[in-house]
Amino acid sequence: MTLTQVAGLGDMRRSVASGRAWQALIGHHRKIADLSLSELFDEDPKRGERLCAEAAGFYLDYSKNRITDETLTLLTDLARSQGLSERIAAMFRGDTINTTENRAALHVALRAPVGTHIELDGRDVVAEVHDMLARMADFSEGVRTARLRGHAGAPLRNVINIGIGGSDLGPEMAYEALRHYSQRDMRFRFVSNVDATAFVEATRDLQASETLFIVCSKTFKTQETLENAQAARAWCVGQLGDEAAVASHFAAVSSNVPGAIEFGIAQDRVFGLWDWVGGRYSMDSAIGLSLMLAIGPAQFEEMLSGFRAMDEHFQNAPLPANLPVLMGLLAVWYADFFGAQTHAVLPYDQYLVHLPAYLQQLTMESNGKRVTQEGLEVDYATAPIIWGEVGTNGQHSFYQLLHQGTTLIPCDFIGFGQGLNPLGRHHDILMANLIAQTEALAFGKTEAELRAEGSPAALVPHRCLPGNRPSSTLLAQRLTPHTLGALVALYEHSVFTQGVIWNIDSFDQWGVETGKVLAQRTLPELESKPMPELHHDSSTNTLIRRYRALRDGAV
Ligand code: G6Q
Repeated sequence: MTLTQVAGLGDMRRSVASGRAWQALIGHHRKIADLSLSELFDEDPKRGERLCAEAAGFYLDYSKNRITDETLTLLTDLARSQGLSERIAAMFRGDTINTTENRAALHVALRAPVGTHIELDGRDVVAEVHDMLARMADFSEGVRTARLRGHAGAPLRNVINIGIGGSDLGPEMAYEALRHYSQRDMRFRFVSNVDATAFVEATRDLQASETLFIVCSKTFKTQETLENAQAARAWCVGQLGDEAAVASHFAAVSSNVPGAIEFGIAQDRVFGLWDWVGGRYSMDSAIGLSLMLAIGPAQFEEMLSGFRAMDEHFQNAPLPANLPVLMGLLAVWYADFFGAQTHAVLPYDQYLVHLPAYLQQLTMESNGKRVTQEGLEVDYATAPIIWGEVGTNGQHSFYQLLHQGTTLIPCDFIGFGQGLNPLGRHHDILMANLIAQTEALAFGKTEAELRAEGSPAALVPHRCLPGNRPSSTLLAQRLTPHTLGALVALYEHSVFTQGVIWNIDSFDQWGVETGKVLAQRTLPELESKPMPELHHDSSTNTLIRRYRALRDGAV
């Protein structure tokens, strides 16, 4: 079955950019591109109360975006013309929406409630998910309560997650985000890079007798992860003096169960994954085992309930009131009609320090594509570059460019009504900064204001902030497991919405393969003695020679 048949769409071989809805947006953009946010707010004093939406504990203020009511109508027309509602239904049904890898992208099943019926290849997917969650809960409780102990009988107080990409960024981001709720007599670390420093620094102050390694690799074939897992095994066996120790100090999360068992991990400590979970969509699967060890099964379930609440909203809310749809359409609006090449994510919460890195992978690996589902080169921009930093740190570094630079950078601000660590005036100060930044970006500081304030004439152009810099603000009461789940699902579905508009496969990642293959070819050229004949370009050949010389102390 082709995608077109699955989703019941029209002829998707025609570029979305040549369609009526897109063309209408081009005309509309021409009309409103010069309108300022100041004018839009003056015209409609209730704009800030009107252009907002709520779901799953989040309040979204999108009034400080360069849009009118007509923009929203035209963007939702575009979504309809691309069959967004049908594609959402197809994803939740488990259709083969990841066409280039010929599989479903069914991460929504990871948080579906018991009793939901999703069948894939004759198997009850939701029942399998809940069986796995029960196994994870039993294991996590065992370690947390010290029922399960190390080889020499010591409680396992250190957990080191070994994985990379989707098997690292989600668990690390979520652990840090929910650290407040974690078991504080346990330590959690994440080793991803194949740079030995990562492993050595993560283990240098730990005792192997108290350390549990979780090797997370969907394929169990990833070079970096296997190299780090081997180092972990050697470190563990070296300290404990017994190969048999591996059984009590290692667990694995993988869809390649035989690979994990062959590595020496006991079968009952291998937690499975399904091919319909993509790495960057897997933090709420067994890939989140380290998180469950940190916060316990009940709070992990709370997080799943947050994902679920946003899933239900995404499935059921009308497009114009649908948070992920609105955010996805705004991303398309800026990328394709204003030519914005980057998008900043600015969480005003220290616990969300790794959220920008997590969203970089989610967005850029999903939608950094240059051909349509049918393999035709796109004639429009796809994913913007995602970047960001926690507030207020960013304000003292790159916000200068946000306010006065020459590029337009739409921003997402994320904040909470209550901080998790009340301390003096900190939280009000933090949030005053968030709110003030959205105001300064939108309305700037005019030359007239500066003159009225008595600014020296020569400094007026330097001090002037043009404003009209768009932002959206997300607020929730507290950062809890539930709100984290809802926040991640919000971005997952926003990314999906963008992918549907751009008619790309958001669930494959062919672009990262070539580099991996070339590294496999280069490694023997670095290691073998004598140096083999090199057949790369002159730059690559010279770099290989120079590296060998530097390594061997020959220069
Ligand atoms: C994510 C990608 C990628 C993947 C890593 C690790 O969507 O597929 O980041 O997660 O390459 O792969 P393994 O889990 O198979 O080791």
